[in-house]
Amino acid sequence: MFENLSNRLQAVFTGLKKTGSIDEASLDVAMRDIRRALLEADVSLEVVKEFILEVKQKAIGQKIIESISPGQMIIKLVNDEIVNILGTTTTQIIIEGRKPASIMLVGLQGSGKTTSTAKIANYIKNKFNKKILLVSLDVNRPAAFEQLQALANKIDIEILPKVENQTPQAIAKRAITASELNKIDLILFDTAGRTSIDSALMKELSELEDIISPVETLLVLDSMTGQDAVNVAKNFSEQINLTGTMLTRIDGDARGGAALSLRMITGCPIKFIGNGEKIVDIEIFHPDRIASRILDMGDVVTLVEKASENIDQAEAEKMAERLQQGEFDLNDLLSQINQMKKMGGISSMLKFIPGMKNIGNKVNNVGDDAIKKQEAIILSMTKLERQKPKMISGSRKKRIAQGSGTVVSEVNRILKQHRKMADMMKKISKKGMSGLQDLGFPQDFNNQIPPEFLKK
Ligand SMILES: Nc1nc2c(ncn2[C@@H]2O[C@H](COP(=O)(O)OP(=O)(O)OP(=O)(O)O)[C@@H](O)[C@H]2O)c(=O)[nH]1
Ligand SMILES: [Mg+2]
Repeated sequence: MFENLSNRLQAVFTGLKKTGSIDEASLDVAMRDIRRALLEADVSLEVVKEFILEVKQKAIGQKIIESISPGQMIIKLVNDEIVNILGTTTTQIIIEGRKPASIMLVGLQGSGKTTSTAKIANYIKNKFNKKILLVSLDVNRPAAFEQLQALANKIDIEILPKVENQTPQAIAKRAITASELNKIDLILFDTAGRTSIDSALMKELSELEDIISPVETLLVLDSMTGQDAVNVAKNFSEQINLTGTMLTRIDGDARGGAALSLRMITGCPIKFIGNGEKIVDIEIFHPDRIASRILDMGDVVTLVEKASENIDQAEAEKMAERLQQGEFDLNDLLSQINQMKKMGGISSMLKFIPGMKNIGNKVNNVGDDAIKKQEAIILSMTKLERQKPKMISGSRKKRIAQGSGTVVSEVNRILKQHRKMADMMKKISKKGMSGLQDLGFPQDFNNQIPPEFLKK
């Protein structure tokens, strides 16, 4: 899986690693190659667009870190964005919440539902030691029940016996009653497929959804269907309450585009991948591991992470030192805003000041837009204005507002915010933590912090 994409990206990155500097033109060329590689891997156009936009924006806003090359930085950004579209964190299958809890597998004909039902059941049985019942709701295809039964025998899990001429709805109800009687923890429902999405299938599935109230409804998708997989996923997710996907046949899929598109298209995580015909050919989907399988640039990613951490740490410590002296000008506010963007808020900075660690936990990040606006305003000031905010007169405010695409009241707000923080810093630096007591800490301390910094 991912061989083609992986090779293509490696080629782009080998070029990037060599270049000492990257200007906008070479960034554009690199991004164009990455875009082509993603499209050729069958990643959906929608996802590719979003991907390129994100990486480009982040690349432009990136601070130069001397110990690493711009090429390495781009590799890191691409890696992060791949992890991001794959889903950032691993999402476990839900097996509790109701007794019995139910998992329903849906999907097109031949996508691998029946096989995946057995694979997941076997995985849950071994890992969580649950009493499981398998149920075939496929009354269309001849021998559908027998196929699931054979698998059930193989993994030594019970299957609901067949009753001729029952509708899927009736079977589902029978399964729930039987499970309640037999103290079953978890029911796995295998449903019938269709050659394409039709309204009869969707109607049947929604009725089953109502009867079963599953804790998980997993869409089983054949990754070999490429771009089509994305359309199928979109359709299902619009009509059924999907909670996750299982991507099958990735053992045969050299491109891997579906894996990259699925989460964004369905809005729900990929939970499993199927990588073979045997029962044990199932893997939990770990976005970070898959990303490193695609990029295979783990060394560069770690290097960049380390370098950025060091820079952040040094900067935060330098500022903490100034704060302890009671100095806090608009340049400090600006680097604080930058820190905030990267390090998770003012809290990250406060923790470097003795005794402030716990207070740091009370304050939160500002929204992205607010941060960008504040940054633009401060960047529109001259160096001297930033050092001596008192000199910012009415006409200067107007100029700053114009330069940052904001209005004077917004400039005023940030000046006021800075004044408040500077006062607070001064008090703390003079009196240490007792300065906080003077302020009536903790209630009053919170009042000193602009509301947008406070956790809701
Ligand atoms: N290589 C490979 N084959 C798979 C995988 N998952 C399922 N298959 C095979 O795909 C074929 C169809 O699988 P089924 O589980 O019967 O698919 P289904 O969705 O239940 O099919 P219908 O019930 O007809 O809709 C079988 O031959 C499986 O062995 C996988 O991850 N890798
Ligand atoms: Mg089947």
